[in-house]
Amino acid sequence: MFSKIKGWFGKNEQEINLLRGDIPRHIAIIMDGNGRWGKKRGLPRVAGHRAGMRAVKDTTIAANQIGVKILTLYAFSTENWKRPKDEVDFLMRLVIEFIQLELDELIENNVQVRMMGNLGELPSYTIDAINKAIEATRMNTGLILNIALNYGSRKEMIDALREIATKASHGEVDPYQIDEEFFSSHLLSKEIGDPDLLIRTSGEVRISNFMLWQLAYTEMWFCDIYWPDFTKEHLYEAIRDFQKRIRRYGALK
Ligand code: V07
Repeated sequence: MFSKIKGWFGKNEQEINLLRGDIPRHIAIIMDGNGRWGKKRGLPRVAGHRAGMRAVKDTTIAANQIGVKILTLYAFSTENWKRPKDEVDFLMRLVIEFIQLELDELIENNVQVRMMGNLGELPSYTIDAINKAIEATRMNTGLILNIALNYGSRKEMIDALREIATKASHGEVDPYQIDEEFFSSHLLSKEIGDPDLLIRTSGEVRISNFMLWQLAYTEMWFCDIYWPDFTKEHLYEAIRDFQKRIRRYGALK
């Protein structure tokens, strides 16, 4: 009982109402519409990317406050390398900027930063900043902020398959031992598990090579808001809809 009261401390009515229902353990977000947000204002695409950092910070803090355990954000896909070099360079520097600006506040909020994706292909200055954020938050016990950077789901699954096939060829794995749990344990998400809720902003209704295996049973929530305009109110709305669906589903069972 005490933990419930402690959990309600400093929260508004809307937040308390959300806490009456199930809070998704793991939320994943495809942060789309940054370039279009800039264009709409007559600004370059990268102005939208920079503005999107505000939404990253606010969403992280809000999710942490209501007890979400894991927030996975799709920040840069393996396909994003095809964008103009200037934009890619900007995004790689934006990582550093975000960490410089926000690392202290993430630490104050007990957030733990993790990365999901192929970091080896990133510029060394980006890798250094990321490692600094991971290292500085390693012992934190609050929300896990899992940044999908240079991530692609098909590549993730091919890499897992290759690792398993290699083990099998060395006689370390019996092919009949390979089941869903075994396969999952070779994916980049092995420690964080599957998302309960996927949010995609900006009106696109696609998965775009994001956590294809992990989204098998995930509730999906789409909105027309451009990512830089996304606020914690939108996050709460997505969670309220999630709770309604879960209740209906629960009534059927
Ligand atoms: C990126 C800002 C948000 C909109 C989407 C694309 C641009 C935050 C990070 C970040 C956060 C923590 C961390 C490393 C990076 C980030 C990229 C792009 C590549 F440890 N925002 N943001 N990374 N954008």
